[in-house]
Amino acid sequence: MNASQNGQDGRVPHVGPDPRGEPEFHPYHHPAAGWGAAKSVSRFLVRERALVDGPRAIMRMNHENTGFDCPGCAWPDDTKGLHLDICENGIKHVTWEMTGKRVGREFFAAHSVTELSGWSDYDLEDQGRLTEPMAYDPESDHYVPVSWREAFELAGRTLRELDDPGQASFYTSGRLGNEATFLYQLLARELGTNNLPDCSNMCHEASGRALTASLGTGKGTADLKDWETTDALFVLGVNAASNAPRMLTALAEAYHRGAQIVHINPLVEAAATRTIVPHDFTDMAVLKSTRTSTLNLQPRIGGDMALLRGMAKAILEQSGTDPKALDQEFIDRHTAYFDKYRAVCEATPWDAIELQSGVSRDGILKAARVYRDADRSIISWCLGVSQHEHGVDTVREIVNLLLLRGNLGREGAGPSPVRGHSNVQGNRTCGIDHRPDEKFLDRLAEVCGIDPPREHGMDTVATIRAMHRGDVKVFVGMGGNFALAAPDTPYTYAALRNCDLTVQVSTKLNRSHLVHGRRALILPCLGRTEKDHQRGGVQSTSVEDSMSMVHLSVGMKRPASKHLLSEPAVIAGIARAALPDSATPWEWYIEDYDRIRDTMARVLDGFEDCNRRVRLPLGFRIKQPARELVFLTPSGLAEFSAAPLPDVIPEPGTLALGTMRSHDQWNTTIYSDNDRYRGIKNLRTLVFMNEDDMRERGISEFTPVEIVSTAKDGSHRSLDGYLAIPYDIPRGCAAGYMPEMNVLCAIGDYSVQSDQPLMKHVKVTIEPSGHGT
Ligand SMILES: Nc1nc2c(c(=O)[nH]1)N[C@H]1C(S)=C(S)[C@@H](COP(=O)(O)OP(=O)(O)OC[C@H]3O[C@@H](n4cnc5c(=O)[nH]c(N)nc54)[C@H](O)[C@@H]3O)O[C@H]1N2
Ligand SMILES: Nc1nc2c(c(=O)[nH]1)N[C@H]1C(S)=C(S)[C@@H](COP(=O)(O)OP(=O)(O)OC[C@H]3O[C@@H](n4cnc5c(=O)[nH]c(N)nc54)[C@H](O)[C@@H]3O)O[C@H]1N2
Ligand SMILES: [Mo]
Repeated sequence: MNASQNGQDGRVPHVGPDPRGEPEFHPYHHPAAGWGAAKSVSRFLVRERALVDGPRAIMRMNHENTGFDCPGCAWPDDTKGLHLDICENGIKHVTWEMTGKRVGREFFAAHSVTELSGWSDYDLEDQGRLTEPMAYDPESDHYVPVSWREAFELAGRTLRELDDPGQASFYTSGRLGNEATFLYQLLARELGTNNLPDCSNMCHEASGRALTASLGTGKGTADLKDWETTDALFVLGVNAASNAPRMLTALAEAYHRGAQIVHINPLVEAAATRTIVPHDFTDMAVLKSTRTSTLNLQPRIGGDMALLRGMAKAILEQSGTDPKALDQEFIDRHTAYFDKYRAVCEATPWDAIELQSGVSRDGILKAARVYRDADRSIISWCLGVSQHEHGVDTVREIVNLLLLRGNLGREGAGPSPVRGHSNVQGNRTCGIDHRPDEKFLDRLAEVCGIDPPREHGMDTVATIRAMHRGDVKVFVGMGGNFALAAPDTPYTYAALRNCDLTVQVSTKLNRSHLVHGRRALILPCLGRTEKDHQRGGVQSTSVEDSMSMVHLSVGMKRPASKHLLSEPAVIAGIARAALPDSATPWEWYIEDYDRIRDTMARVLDGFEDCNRRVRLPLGFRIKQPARELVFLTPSGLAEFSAAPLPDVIPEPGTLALGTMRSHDQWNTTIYSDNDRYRGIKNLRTLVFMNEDDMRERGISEFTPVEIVSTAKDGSHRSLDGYLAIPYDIPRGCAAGYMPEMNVLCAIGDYSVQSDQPLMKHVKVTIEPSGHGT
């Protein structure tokens, strides 16, 4: 493997482990979770040398304020204090952080950055935990040890010397705790910029904007209790068995209760059939599986809005003869623009709905019937809905449908987005927002005595473009792996390399340390599982889950190295160096995080009295005005939208390609080359295709293919040598894995509604490799 093969020159990046065996594909017919998951976990504990600490830590995970919050997904903790509220992927995630392996100064002395650039991403992370601050030395092309003081001074000086604070950009990956988050945005705003891009810009930005426009709140309103009492669950574009495995428990319980569960996804994922409830040992022992679905519909990629519109149209048509089809009283009292919405539904013909959704009228009517017959419905969604050109319109259509039957502000009902990173929702609540509202800035100014900038800052895509142009010169990555997670890999690499300074605050070595600016720092920090000792004693941090519950997380493990600092301490160190005259008591805050929380309580809506409330057994729930039928919208009501249906049909000869995760990865972290529930072994460089689309192109199983994308501006990008896998996916659709496929996503191809890169809808042609030559 040499550097040029690894995406350095825009060639195919090698992300997964080196192939350990022949690629295999055997369609999966077993329930999700169960012993396959248990086996996979034990293999992983052995590999990470965490056999003793791993299981002990796992028993402390997601416990009422006495343990740490799983650093994995944002699914809420069990409200009944379930003793083993954990999942296969959560365990892998925790073990990944607790690995016994270390990357010390000897490692960096032995390997130059050019050499490391040729390694796979799997191998980089597999080296273990970072142990001390390192700075890039251009003379030797090695990272060399520096003291924390020197590191802060370099970062501080470079920030101080910028012509304009807008030349710096501060990225967050969604697992940063609330206290660090608050300090981080304070640092950026005290410096004078709102350049606060985050992973949300690639994830649920569309959901936040849509819910704000419709309901005046950027979050879902349903919580776990609602999931426990609902009559019908609609799950759109979520691969729950891999990405939110604890949702399997909720689905299985709902099925047992007799609730209807409708999955809407071009792929029938493992969670859309059966599961063995992960923590239920009797189920595990007798291999008793529970169904997790009563209906599966497979729309084309991007077809959800048409499908939802069809359901709404069916309900409206039925209301002519069935007075209970609509909740007219709710519509009259709590909503605005219903007539406009009714008109647009009436004006959208059924054949357009069938064509654009890729689902027959009959299938849509089945879903509509489930919806009509349920007193209480929840609609849940994830990236299959949000990462599209029309993501905002589609989420607003979800709300439209809910409003028709008054599925809001009462038990068992409401919108329920599944968030990604464990604290991505908390990041936004605590001020990571490149478009902050005036009210928040006023409070921040008043309480913190700073003069925050009022003009909007840059998000992820805008930051990349500005780095490319040379307008952003300092990039700070607070966690995450920006180089790989962002779209248009070669373009993003060039952008990062064009910076004067890149600073990565990380736990493990990753690509973003090797694709760096002229000067670069790696600042290693404590993970969530580790004890955070400060002058005021052991500190805890708070996090917010997908359902707005805020609770404490307390690390319990000895830190991976004695040189690690906590994330709040790293931020305070940079802040003091960059703002030597700052009146903010950075050092005082770090002594005791209760002090940070006291300030947050005064600035953030919903955080009043948070030091006390966060210590309650399950923490506290941030009040959702929409849940109480209070709508902070211009009309003061829940607003129907009436967007026209988008045209999502691929042009002749082209396919719509969605990029997604395998079972054995966490975003850019790859655990193995397997994707168990999709029947894949030893292979990541693949593309799932419909068999008829394959036949038409002379492609059979495992045929190497070239995938060429065409951007909105007409430019092309390609990946070659990917193996085709025949899969149950609608015609005209294809799918493969992120982050490799970011090579195909053009930097200019983002939604005009959400500014999100179009990661679930890339226009491609697929031909056998060598076809064109
Ligand atoms: N183990 C593990 N857990 C994770 C993550 C991880 O990488 N690994 N990542 C975390 C993060 S940050 C996030 S945001 C979430 C992501 O969780 P998901 O949203 O489940 O992530 P993806 O793998 O991108 O899968 C998207 C799903 O959408 C479907 N899909 C694609 N296009 C469409 C479409 O047009 N319509 C519909 N209805 N469905 C479509 C795909 O078939 C797939 O099932 O998971 C979080 N949890
Ligand atoms: N094509 C395509 N691209 C996508 C997506 C897609 O569906 N398709 N999904 C997008 C989505 S939803 C997201 S959220 C982004 C994810 O983007 P990111 O959040 O930027 O990426 P991750 O892979 O989650 O980051 C992993 C790194 O985080 C660091 N890390 C782990 N734990 C900690 C910690 O406790 N503290 C600190 N400081 N660092 C830590 C480690 O060094 C690790 O290498 O990717 C996006 N990119
Ligand atoms: Mo995400």
